[in-house]
Amino acid sequence: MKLVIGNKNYSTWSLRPWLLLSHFDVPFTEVMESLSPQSLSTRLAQYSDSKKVPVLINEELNVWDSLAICEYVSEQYLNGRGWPKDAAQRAVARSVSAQMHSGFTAIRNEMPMNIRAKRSIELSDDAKNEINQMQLLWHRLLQNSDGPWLFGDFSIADCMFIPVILRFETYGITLLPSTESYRDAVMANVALNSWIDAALTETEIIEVDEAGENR
Ligand SMILES: N[C@@H](CCC(=O)N[C@@H](CS)C(=O)NCC(=O)O)C(=O)O
Repeated sequence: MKLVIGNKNYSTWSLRPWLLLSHFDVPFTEVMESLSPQSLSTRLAQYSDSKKVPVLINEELNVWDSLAICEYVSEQYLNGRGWPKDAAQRAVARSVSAQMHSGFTAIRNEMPMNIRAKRSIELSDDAKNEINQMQLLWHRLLQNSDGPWLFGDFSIADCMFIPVILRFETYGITLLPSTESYRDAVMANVALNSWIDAALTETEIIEVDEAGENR
């Protein structure tokens, strides 16, 4: 099974299914496609008509879109462990994952993931509101969780939000005290650290994903 991903420094959507596979030790090989604009759509069209990464390729099957890949991996390789066991918790975990997948657009647009950078940035009111909204969401989930993850055990919901923790690190966003332990668990995660180590060795600069001033 192959997972096609973008640059580890920048590609949030690639990180999500990569983390799920890696955290649960599901065997896969990775294929990296640079997100450099040069012939990008032609290069990505080899894997999927969506011309986006990530794409999971398993023999004849191609699955594109990060959340669809996570669902497939959870069903086929994790016996459903990608989601909480409890049906109500699972519904909430799916809701917040979909919310991240299709929402928080100001955060996504204004704060591109850039793991190796430490930047200060002028944020719009929309982005500031989304940062507060997201932290309140984590706070509420963590209050009901046995910890350290949003739903007790590591789940797809964590995979969806972990790239935001990395953005907050890059742009120096102060966390609510009640969410700091979540950030600490994320930053100590072995699979994430191996992604970060690889991201730090990358030197390619994708201009569109460089935001803010060095701090
Ligand atoms: N909704 C998609 C988004 C995928 C996406 O936007 N991927 C970016 C890289 S992180 C990409 O392939 N960009 C290339 C392009 O837009 O040309 C998912 O969840 O997988």
